[in-house]
Amino acid sequence: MGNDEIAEKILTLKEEREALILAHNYQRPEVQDVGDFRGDSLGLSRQASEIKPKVIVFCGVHFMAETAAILSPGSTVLLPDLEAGCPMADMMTPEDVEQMKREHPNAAVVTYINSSAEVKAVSDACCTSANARKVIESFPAGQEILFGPDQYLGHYVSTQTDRTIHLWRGYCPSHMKILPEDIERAREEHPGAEVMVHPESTPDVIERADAVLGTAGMIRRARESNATEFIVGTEVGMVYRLERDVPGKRFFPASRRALCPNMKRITLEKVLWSLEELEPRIIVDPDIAGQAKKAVDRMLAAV
Ligand code: CIZ
Ligand code: SF4
Repeated sequence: MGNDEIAEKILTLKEEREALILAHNYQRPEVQDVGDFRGDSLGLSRQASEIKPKVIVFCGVHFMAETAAILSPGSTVLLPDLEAGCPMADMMTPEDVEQMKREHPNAAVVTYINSSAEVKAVSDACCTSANARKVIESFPAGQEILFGPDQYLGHYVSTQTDRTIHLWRGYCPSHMKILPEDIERAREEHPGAEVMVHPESTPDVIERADAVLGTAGMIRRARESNATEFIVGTEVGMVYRLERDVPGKRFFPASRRALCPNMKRITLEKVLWSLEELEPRIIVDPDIAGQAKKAVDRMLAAV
């Protein structure tokens, strides 16, 4: 079966199942194209929670489907490949958080949305890359902050605020593949292009960028900027998302090596099987979900 045929079957079955297909910005192009919505993990989960569909097919990685399940307790949430995890999220466990809390007993715990439901449940607040600073500054001045899993997002935010932030040591292996020399080479090849990089990038990449943005911010920036060419310093799937939604402008990946194999595990075939079988389901323990939701709500109240 070709992609068009599979996509048609998906769209028919989606109606029958009363399902909503969410496609993260890093998904394969053909998967983005069958999505009802494309976006970042929080935006997608929030859209689904407003629509309240019977079934949510989350084309992304495990923590994203968990976030959707936490925000949409009445929907069946499917992740077309259970092996699609996030190595960064796996780098911080609830035990790691407890250990950090023992070392800094007066600190509040702020965790990046790229974390498991169990880690969110032991956190005071969650954040995304776009709202991390606001969430951190919603705590009283002088309040120390424990931040994880991403040391680079945490470091970047620490340069934007006067708060004391203790960092966990996680990182994104895909963003790590973007090197400072990639940015320099891309600037030579595309003079005049604007350089946008994700704050999961290393400081030596961030310092060479024109703008440091999450994926939703990159789309906004590409639409609003006078520039017509952009170097995109994040997972390569984002280039298709930008080309699709910001026509007439040109986008070049900072590095083609910045590919997230977990994101690419989701294929059209797996989306179809998932809709046929209503599996694999993501079920978050209700106690954990309740605790994790408090951390998500605290973020939403801060932004
Ligand atoms: O939260 C997300 O969706 C991620 C991991 C990327 C981004 O910046 O949108
Ligand atoms: Fe995790 Fe990085 Fe993949 Fe995002 S791109 S899902 S942070 S490993």
